Amino acid sequence: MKNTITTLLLLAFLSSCKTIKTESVTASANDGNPSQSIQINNPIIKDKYTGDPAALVYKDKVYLYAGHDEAPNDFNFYKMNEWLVYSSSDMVNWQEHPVPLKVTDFTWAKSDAWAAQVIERNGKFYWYVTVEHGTIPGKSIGVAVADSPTGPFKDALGKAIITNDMTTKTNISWDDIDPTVMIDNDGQAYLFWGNTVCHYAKLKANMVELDGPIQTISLPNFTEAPWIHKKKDWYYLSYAYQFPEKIAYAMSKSINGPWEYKGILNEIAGNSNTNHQSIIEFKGKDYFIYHNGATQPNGGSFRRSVCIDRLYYNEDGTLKRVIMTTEGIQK
Ligand code: FUB
Repeated sequence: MKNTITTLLLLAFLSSCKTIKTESVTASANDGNPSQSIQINNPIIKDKYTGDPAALVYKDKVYLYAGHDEAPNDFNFYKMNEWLVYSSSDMVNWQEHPVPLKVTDFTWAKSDAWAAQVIERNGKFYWYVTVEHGTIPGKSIGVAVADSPTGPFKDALGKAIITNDMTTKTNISWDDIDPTVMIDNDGQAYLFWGNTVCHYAKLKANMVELDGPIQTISLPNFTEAPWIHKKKDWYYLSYAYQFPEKIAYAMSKSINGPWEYKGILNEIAGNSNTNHQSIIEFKGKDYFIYHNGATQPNGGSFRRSVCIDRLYYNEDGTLKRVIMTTEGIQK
């Protein structure tokens, strides 16, 4: 009986996961070989609007977390109540999992499932999210935790880890958004975030408490969307630059800086005024994951779509400018 119930639960769970089919539209490759055809793989999710991608490489899969853009076609601002998760073994075929986290999972939050990132530590998955706080005016950062990369996630703290009253370098109420997180080689975890001002702080090993003061980093034309990553012995801090946003980046030999600005990494993403990048290495290749407004006829700044293109490093560690494509990643 117990086995039957387990099997039924497993079947119910599997049927709630959905494999996203890549579009069968083909196009001629732009390499002088008209006989070669390629698939149109960008945007990677075509049945929903998705923004603010944040990817996690865990074991042999990539987990892609994104906000769900739910704004009606005649509504010109963000309407975001939940986050979504997809997984892939090859960066081409993506499986959608049941909705793992909503704003309502944080009892203290009011609205706005804005940008977020998941990181794994000791078999637990910590999801740092932006939400509008219910009682402390302004945006704030919450943390959810799960035993699996696909959830279910629950509020890890019962309150925000960052609130607007903790940061005073600017008067705007939305400077505490867009968390990005990294665990350095020595085990020290860091949280970066911000709009207009780029903030960062150490996290305790429990991942839900700050471990020191909130500091700021000076970056040219910093708007928002910091993403921290490391490759070989270089730290990279990429971010949304100006508005409408390009993506720029800085490099350092230490996570505590000094950061050297290196230039523009990606152009304005067409009809979306935000671009919001995530950078990963998976199975020996580097990827730049971002959003644009490519899903037509109604896509745009508030109905965005996640796309993926390759990222290439120069010999000296600097980054080649990203080329955004409609073909995306090919098998
Ligand atoms: O999705 C809402 C906001 O738009 C994010 O927090 C920013 O990074 C921008 O993408």
